[in-house]
Amino acid sequence: MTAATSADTHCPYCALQCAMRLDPASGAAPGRPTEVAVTPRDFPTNRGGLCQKGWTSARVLTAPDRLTVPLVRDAQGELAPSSWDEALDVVATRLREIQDRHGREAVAVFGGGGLTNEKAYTLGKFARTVLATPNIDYNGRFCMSSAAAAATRAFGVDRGLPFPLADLGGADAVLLLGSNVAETMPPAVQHLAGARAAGGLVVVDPRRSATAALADDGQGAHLQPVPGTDLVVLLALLHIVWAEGLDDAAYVAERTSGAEAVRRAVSQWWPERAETVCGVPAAQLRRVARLLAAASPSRGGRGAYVLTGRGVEQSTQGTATVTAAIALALVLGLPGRVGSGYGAITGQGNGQGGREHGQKADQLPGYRRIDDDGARRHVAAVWGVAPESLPGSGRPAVELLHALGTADGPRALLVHGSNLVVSAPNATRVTENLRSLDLLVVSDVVPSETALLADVVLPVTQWAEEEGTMTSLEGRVIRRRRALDPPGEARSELWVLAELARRLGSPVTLETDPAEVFDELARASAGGVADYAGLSHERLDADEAGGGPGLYWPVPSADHPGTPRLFLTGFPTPDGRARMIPVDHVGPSDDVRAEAPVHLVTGRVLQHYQSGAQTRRVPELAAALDGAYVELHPLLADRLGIVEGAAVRVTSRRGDAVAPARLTGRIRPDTVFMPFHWAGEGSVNRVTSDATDPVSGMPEFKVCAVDVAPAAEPA
Ligand SMILES: Nc1nc2c(c(=O)[nH]1)N[C@H]1C(S)=C(S)[C@@H](COP(=O)(O)OP(=O)(O)OC[C@H]3O[C@@H](n4cnc5c(=O)[nH]c(N)nc54)[C@H](O)[C@@H]3O)O[C@H]1N2
Ligand SMILES: Nc1nc2c(c(=O)[nH]1)N[C@H]1C(S)=C(S)[C@@H](COP(=O)(O)OP(=O)(O)OC[C@H]3O[C@@H](n4cnc5c(=O)[nH]c(N)nc54)[C@H](O)[C@@H]3O)O[C@H]1N2
Ligand code: SF4
Ligand SMILES: [Mo]
Repeated sequence: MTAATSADTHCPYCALQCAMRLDPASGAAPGRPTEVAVTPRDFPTNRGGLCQKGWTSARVLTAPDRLTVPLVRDAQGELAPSSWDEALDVVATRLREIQDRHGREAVAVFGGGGLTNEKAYTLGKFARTVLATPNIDYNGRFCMSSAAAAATRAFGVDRGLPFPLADLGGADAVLLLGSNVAETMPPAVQHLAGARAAGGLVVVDPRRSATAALADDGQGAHLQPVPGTDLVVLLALLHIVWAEGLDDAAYVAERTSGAEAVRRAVSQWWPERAETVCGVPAAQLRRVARLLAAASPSRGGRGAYVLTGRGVEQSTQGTATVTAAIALALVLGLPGRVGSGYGAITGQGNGQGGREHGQKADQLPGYRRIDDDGARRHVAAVWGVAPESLPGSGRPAVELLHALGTADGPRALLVHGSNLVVSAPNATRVTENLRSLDLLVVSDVVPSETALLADVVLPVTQWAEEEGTMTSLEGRVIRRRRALDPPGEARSELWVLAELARRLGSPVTLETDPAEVFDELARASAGGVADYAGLSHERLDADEAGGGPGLYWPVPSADHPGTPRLFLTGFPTPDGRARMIPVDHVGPSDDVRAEAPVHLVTGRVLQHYQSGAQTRRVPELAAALDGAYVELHPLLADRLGIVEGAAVRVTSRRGDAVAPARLTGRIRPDTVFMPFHWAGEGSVNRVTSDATDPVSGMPEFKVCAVDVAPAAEPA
């Protein structure tokens, strides 16, 4: 099929999944336009808005170095063009050799939260059946794992926002911990307008980010804690709510369990003591607790929300911090009430669906646990294999990356949708491990830094060249639609995986038509936590064409209307109550000390996405910002003899990065910030810590201890 046709679809990047229309202009080759016009569409999350990345997203389709043919490393060590047959034969032959020699587990798979549901599902099925390896995990481990672990533990289910995003608009207060939506999801800021106008927007961030600036210009508040001490802020807020009798005692008694143990645990975190650890003034903590309580339904307010982002989750105490955030929401009586609640703001385009359909080490489709016998039987029946043939739980991402190439670790890795060389914590170590593999196969749309290390690079289709579904940050399942043909020989991953399966003598059939894959996914998810049984591409299309409300999972049957709001009648835990769990502050694993006296925090900028593989190839975005920088306070700069624009070296136990200084009073004087979107000497993940959260396996991207000094050579 040759297609170059207008299509209603959604942005390729973040989980907001802003709606857009693509209009390919006629181009040189049939089906391959040289220009694709992007126009925003009205949709409840973006309401006709797009950020600069969305507006310019079509540029990646025509990137000059777009991958268009398979590449196989030749005898000279160069990546050379090959046919698909040759490339797939090489991969299949070497995978079989490695598994014959070292066992099934010697092959590992690394997926991504940007893949469609159909691709993520097929990748998980491919790993568990064709490769029969337990070793599959994905970059969502770096992203949503702490929020997911805490929500599952507390509520029995993890759907980032268990309510439509637009519900935020009616609330009097929103507490936003470690999230910079004004740069990471700009069109979402409109949903904070109500809380902002009511003086109830509270942002917790060691930097006065663009989002924090929205909060502190009115009656709201910007809390600027010592990096890595958010848990103390939350424990103090819990303390104050109980101490001042601001809790919703009836809700707590009726709908939660475990409150008494939490109340006892937070008794030691009176605000003056908390202030000595987190640096947030006790008076400010009291004001915020009162503001949240006043907005809560039990006290007649219009509603309140507690929301977390990566700033508090990407920590060795990320799960504990989210657990405390949920406890705060529960004590105030928010979850399960219309117009109030707790939510985690999912990051990647399909970060939500990507964690539901089986590319996570411990999960099968439908958000089922791989160690649950009933789940194994159900999924095995859909796949037509014996339940015993399915492997068990594999290693979480950081552990998996650390094991690569070691004596008992995987010898081969297939990467689908992640640029680990730039985005993994302690990336130098990860890169060395990737180099030590017997076989690295990377499927990508562009020659990412990780693809350039590979033995075989497979060119795959992207976003506007494929059909499929994505599940947005609110659990809404939406359609991705094809507007144009893939360039050259690029093929869908569904086809790539099916071809590899055939060559490897697969025990199962892998479908290649996205609508059919989705139907199978729906059957595999039936009865699971994330139940898509009542959905199909056809139903999603009809719902959208009819101006429907959108379909939020669970959708257990074809006549089920979907579930925009969870928990209205109870929590899917064994006793129907939300669990409160006591947690305590430990502090970052790599904390400041004499040789490393400054906190390094990391994050994002408006114009670039993740490892930058896509946005660095967009001329407008590269022109806006073409490299990393070190943000630091003038007081710190002055003490260190650093001036605006001078090269700064940031050094940790793991390594160093060099980038130009940006002086700003918006950051704490004991802290520096670097964005992570670039490779090379400005790559902050050469410096970040790969210590992980004991519950979720989340690496501590956000906080580590560094020494900061002027760099001798220019940055
Ligand atoms: N422009 C852009 N948008 C994106 C993305 C992108 O790469 N670029 N990626 C998408 C993805 S996958 C994700 S996960 C989301 C992430 O979205 P966010 O969570 O909003 O983004 P980050 O910039 O990683 O982190 C948010 C804030 O955490 C703060 N922070 C750092 N350390 C701490 C701390 O110890 N405590 C607190 N309270 N805050 C801290 C940082 O200063 C930063 O302002 O964005 C999505 N949207
Ligand atoms: N220091 C620091 N590091 C971080 C973070 C941080 O806050 N600080 N955040 C972490 C977080 S939250 C995340 S989500 C990760 C993200 O970091 P990565 O996992 O590296 O994510 P991307 O850069 O989005 O990489 C996606 C790759 O897949 C390619 N691609 C796009 N579409 C497709 C497709 O359909 N199929 C295939 N096979 N490839 C495709 C893109 O070209 C790109 O090379 O980074 C993490 N790293
Ligand atoms: S906010 Fe996210 S989904 Fe919307 S246009 Fe920007 S990158 Fe795309
Ligand atoms: Mo993310």
